[in-house]
Amino acid sequence: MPTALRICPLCEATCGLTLTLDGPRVTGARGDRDDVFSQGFICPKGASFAEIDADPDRLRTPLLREGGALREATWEEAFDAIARRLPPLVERYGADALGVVLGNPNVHTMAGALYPPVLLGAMRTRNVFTASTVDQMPKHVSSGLLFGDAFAIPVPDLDRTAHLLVIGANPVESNGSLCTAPDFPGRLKALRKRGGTLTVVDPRRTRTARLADRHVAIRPGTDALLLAALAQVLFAEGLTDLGGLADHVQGVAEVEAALRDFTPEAVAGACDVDAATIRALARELATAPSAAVYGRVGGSTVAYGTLTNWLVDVLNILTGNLDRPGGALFPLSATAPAPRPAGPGRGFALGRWKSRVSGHPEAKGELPLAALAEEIETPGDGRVRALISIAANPVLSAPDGDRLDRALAGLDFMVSVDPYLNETSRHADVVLPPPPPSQSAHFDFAFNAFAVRDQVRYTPAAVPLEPGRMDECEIHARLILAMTGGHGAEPDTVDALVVERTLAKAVTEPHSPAYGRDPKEYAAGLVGRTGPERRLDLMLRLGPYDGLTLDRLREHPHGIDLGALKPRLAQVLKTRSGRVELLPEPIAADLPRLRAALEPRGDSLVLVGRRHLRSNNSWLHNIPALNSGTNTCTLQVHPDDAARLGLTDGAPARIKGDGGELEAPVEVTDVVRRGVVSLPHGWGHDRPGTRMAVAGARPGVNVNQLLDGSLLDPLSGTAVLNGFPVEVTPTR
Ligand SMILES: Nc1nc2c(c(=O)[nH]1)N[C@H]1C(S)=C(S)[C@@H](COP(=O)(O)OP(=O)(O)OC[C@H]3O[C@@H](n4cnc5c(=O)[nH]c(N)nc54)[C@H](O)[C@@H]3O)O[C@H]1N2
Ligand SMILES: Nc1nc2c(c(=O)[nH]1)N[C@H]1C(S)=C(S)[C@@H](COP(=O)(O)OP(=O)(O)OC[C@H]3O[C@@H](n4cnc5c(=O)[nH]c(N)nc54)[C@H](O)[C@@H]3O)O[C@H]1N2
Ligand code: SF4
Ligand SMILES: [Mo]
Repeated sequence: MPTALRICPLCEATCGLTLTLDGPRVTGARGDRDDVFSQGFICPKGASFAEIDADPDRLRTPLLREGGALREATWEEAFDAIARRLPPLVERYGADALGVVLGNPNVHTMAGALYPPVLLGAMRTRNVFTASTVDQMPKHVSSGLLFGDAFAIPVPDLDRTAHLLVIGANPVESNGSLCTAPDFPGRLKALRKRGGTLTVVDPRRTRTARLADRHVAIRPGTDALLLAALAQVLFAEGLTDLGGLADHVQGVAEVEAALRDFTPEAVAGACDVDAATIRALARELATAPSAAVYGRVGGSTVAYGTLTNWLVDVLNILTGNLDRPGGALFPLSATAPAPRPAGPGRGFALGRWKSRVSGHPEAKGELPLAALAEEIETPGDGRVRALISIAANPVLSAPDGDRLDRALAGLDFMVSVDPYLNETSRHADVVLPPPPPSQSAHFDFAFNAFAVRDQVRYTPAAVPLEPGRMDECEIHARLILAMTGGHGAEPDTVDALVVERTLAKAVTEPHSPAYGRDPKEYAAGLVGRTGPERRLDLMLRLGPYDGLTLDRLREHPHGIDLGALKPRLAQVLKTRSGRVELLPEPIAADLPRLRAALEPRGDSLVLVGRRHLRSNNSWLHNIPALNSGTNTCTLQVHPDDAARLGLTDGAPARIKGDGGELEAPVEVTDVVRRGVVSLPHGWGHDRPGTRMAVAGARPGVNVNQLLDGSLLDPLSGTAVLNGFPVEVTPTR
């Protein structure tokens, strides 16, 4: 049976898959044993690639609103409508009248990496919202402040570390995030096997926690206190040892002074972790031959998300584990620009502008997704009147979907680039559907920069585009042209312009491989059948690895291994001081808020989320093989809480939060700790006007309806999705 290789786009692990083909149809998927990185690993989602690819509910043609209803349309009609309707709105009401929402799958497509920056650069709107502010923005802000670069994110050296401390992540089910590692579970088992230790801090006894030497069932939302106490113990017991980092770090004494009050005894009550355990955690971290602290969603989408992410790296630094093998290192992606010489940079600015309605500071050029609805609803100059939504379903993924749902209905014009007609895209005036993944080429621009091993792989489209389909890169390019007066021009003109601009700059930079070259001649030497391929070729050539080109990647269909992560902090630092700035001013200014959290609080029930191995945020519930069995939208409740609240297993319960009320079946289980209930996200597929039959038949409820969008981590604008108070009562 013919086969083709395809890197899996369904999670951050980026496994290489071998697809079996029957003509233009994918019939199955297995792990590619020769893949240099994933070596044959596959999970149940990847194994469902064929079903995901062939889902009959995927849109086959663009949709266009006419007389209030969406009808199938040609690509020409769709782009004509955009070119006719959208630019005049921007002209009349200003750049900020256009909102742009970029969702998670943009980091899993070539189009999502290559074109949104061009679109945003041309449109110059401040109303940019992405999945980052319901996810990892605290990490970007912390890295920006510490290292001067929001994308300088150290990754735990999974395969070599002797001790891994995991804060609020469940990689055995999520397959890892901001730590790209195919077969994460296998790598954790290998850590234990070579005598290393694994500690997991999570209010739930997750499958990851079950692999650990030690599981600390912390009270949600209090990790910043726990980590501050770990740092305090390191200082108090003389356990800090920056090693080779010492020359590169400033502000150590200031951090010591700032964290002095956060003793184990002071935080124990709030965290519900006893002081002796906290001391033990600190000592284990300090005395391990090598160690890495790693935090993810449970340490990010919380009230002190930026402080938590900052403390993760403070601990890596104080123990000398940043930028050394076995610790936390900075990957070097093949498409990163060749590093400039070490030295001071421009630093990272936060809050350069504020959101119009609530005055939220921007972070990385973005405003909180939780504030999108109010920016659409609130009259006045700069109101969002039109929206481009690409690979996003914020009606389910962001707080208070009901409000956003109403707001989207009131827009003057909306475009969705999305394969499905779902809770968000149903509001669009034009829906532009990308082809199924088998028909797209793949390159991981984002995740190679967070991978536990430097490597590079490219898979061209596994099967040709079906007639009537348009490649997602072409969709994005045509959208940009329609918005910028180029409607009808060849999509490659967008790519040619980017190549021209990139080279114009590169040839003037002494550290660039293109330094001093003639840009036209250089551009003429690029290979690639399409605009995006030529851009990839250019990025590889301008990158840090000599001799890497698209042709070389094509000669190595299973990828090229570029080696274990190497120390490179000096290259990475872009702070104004040229050093790691350990206590940046915005962090210091946020610490009093954390100190206030030391005060005893009422023990109200709080809710946390969870991910199931066969889920993927809001969009895989339409695949029968994935929406079944234990992947259910139940409210997990500890037996003691169930008894106290009169809840019975299997019976429905009413859950009430600041943003609304839901009803979900109770699952009594001691997997969650006392005082904590858990409901997964991405469900709630019961709105009219969608076209997702399987999801609609087993809709679940939208946990984010419990939130009103007002709870944010103030430094990053990230929504608090974990550890918020709820009331739960039996449904009569
Ligand atoms: N309560 C709670 N809420 C959460 C979270 C949580 O843990 N708890 N997690 C948050 C996190 S980490 C994230 S990243 C967000 C995710 O939230 P979003 O960024 O909104 O992502 P999804 O919900 O996955 O929706 C993705 C959309 O992209 C479409 N899509 C799929 N493939 C493609 C493609 O190839 N091209 C295009 N153009 N579109 C495609 C899908 O049909 C769907 O409409 O949710 C957040 N929401
Ligand atoms: N199967 C599957 N895989 C996925 C996804 C998916 O939806 N399904 N989504 C993808 C995306 S977009 C992302 S960003 C990643 C996320 O990857 P992870 O961060 O590994 O995923 P989560 O399962 O959300 O893990 C968060 C953990 O934090 C715990 N937690 C909640 N609150 C707290 C707290 O206050 N403190 C601590 N210490 N822990 C807390 C939760 O119980 C949960 O176990 O997964 C990706 N992979
Ligand atoms: S772990 Fe992630 S990348 Fe690997 S097969 Fe599963 S979904 Fe795909
Ligand atoms: Mo995410």
